[in-house]
Amino acid sequence: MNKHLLALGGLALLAACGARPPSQPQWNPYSALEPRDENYHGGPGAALQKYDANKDGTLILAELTAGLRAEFDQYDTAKTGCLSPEQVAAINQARVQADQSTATPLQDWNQDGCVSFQEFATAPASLFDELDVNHDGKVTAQEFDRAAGRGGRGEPGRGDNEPGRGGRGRP
Ligand SMILES: [Ca+2]
Ligand SMILES: [Ca+2]
Repeated sequence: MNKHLLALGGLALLAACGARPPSQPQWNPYSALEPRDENYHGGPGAALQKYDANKDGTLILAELTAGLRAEFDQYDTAKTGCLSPEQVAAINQARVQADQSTATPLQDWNQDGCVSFQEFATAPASLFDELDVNHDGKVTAQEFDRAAGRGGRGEPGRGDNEPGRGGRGRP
């Protein structure tokens, strides 16, 4: 008898569970995204520092363009001026593996099945613009430091005076 009751109880429990399917989380475009660790691999500027070809600490636009061109040509083995969707997928996979949440995937912006050099360079070029705070066409060591949140070597707190930053906590 007790066994039967137990079994019944178990069934009732199962039924209760069955009546309430695990609630589906509401779809949210942001819920699946890990919060970006902006300082992963040294901050957002670190991705561009490798293009500082002469290693003087300052990245000029010409260095960035040359570096990106060389990279693009390396991928564009067929010399078509296009990266195919398969190549793009492979590059993006490698980028995600290397940089995790800070990876910048390649985008075929005009969806013509080809990532052109222009499309290849879009993200780094806009990052360059962002880092080049005084818009003189160079990202200096100070500007890299600022991007990394170091506020300038030996000048702690300098970065805090930057307009537009430090707005955390304000409505
Ligand atoms: Ca394209
Ligand atoms: Ca600058």
